[in-house]
Amino acid sequence: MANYPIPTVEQLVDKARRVHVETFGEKGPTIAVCAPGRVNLIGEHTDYNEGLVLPMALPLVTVVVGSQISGKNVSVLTVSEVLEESKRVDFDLPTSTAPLLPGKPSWANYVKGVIQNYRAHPLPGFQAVIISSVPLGGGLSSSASLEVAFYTFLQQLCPDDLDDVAKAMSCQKAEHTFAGVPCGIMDQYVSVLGREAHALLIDCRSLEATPVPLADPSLVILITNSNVRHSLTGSEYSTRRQQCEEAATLLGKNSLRDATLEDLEAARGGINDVTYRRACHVIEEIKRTAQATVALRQEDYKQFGKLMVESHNSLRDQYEVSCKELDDLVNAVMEVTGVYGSRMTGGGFGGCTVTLLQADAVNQAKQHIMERYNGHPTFYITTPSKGARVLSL
Ligand code: GAF
Repeated sequence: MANYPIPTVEQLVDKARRVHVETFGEKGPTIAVCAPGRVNLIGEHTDYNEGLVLPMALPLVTVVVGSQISGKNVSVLTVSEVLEESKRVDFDLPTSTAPLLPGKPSWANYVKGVIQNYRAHPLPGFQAVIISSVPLGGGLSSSASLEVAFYTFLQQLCPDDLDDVAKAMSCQKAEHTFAGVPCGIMDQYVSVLGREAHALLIDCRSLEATPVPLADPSLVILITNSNVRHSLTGSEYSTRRQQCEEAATLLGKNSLRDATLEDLEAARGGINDVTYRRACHVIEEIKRTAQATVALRQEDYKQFGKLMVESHNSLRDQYEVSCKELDDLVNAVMEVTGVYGSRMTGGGFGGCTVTLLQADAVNQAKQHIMERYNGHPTFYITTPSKGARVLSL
């Protein structure tokens, strides 16, 4: 079965260290850091509406190893899977008259964006190697894990005085300005602040997070990668964000976090059907996330699973960010006894589903998906993991 063996952080560091020595010489790296990808359990497309989200950090991580050099030059090599052929970039650190700008290869924009937004000075030149076990384009935040890992690497070269939330915001800004994706704060936040054995309930308005225990050995969180990615992703994300802002303005609210279904009904005559349905998803999803958090605390997995399926249906019908492959995966796994709930996770239009199920139902669930899904899924059995950290070499 297409079970993805998650490499350990030590294995990733070893490989990155070897590549560093081969590429940059014998001295080898002196710094190693990592930052995780994430899976969102519920609360989808609510972060940029100042709503609630409930993600957890994954054991899938991006590792950066590197060393300081004299001068102002930066060399970065990636051994991760990337879309372009070019796996190495060399450039000078930015100055006030010569800032870094986004360009090609696109994977390097995340690195450049983080450097350009980094506020502590003076940054020395460095040579670094990146390696990641977070699948690219799988909706598990490969880009946020790269940004946060790189930021953590820069902190070792030249410490800053930002707190963890400001660090997440700086990485989010890098994504806005260098990758052109107007994302919310969820991915970077949980990549910085994720907690072992806990999901994080993040209030995207106050930017405060509450850890929610999630370490029941009778329970499994199964991620299934559809291994499809539809090209709509980027443009549709921005459109959804605009539609939400438009809905909030029509309702006279600062954000949809402040709106209720009653507000929406009262304004129905003045809102077009698409905007109405987008707002409906967000308002209900924020409520579902609060309810799901209560259910998780009470270990009421049946209720949690029910809310996951409602979330998926709403993302499919109201928010229209699912796709046939994700719907097929959810429908297939929900036929298996012992499965509590399943839904698409992340931005949508491909990527992964997340399923909550009894530990003894996992093999049956994977088998059933393999029989029913008309594609090549990959499975990850995951546990909530730590956020960004410095590693020993
Ligand atoms: C992407 C974004 F980066 C997040 O901020 C979030 O909006 C998510 O899609 C949808 O919930 O991962």
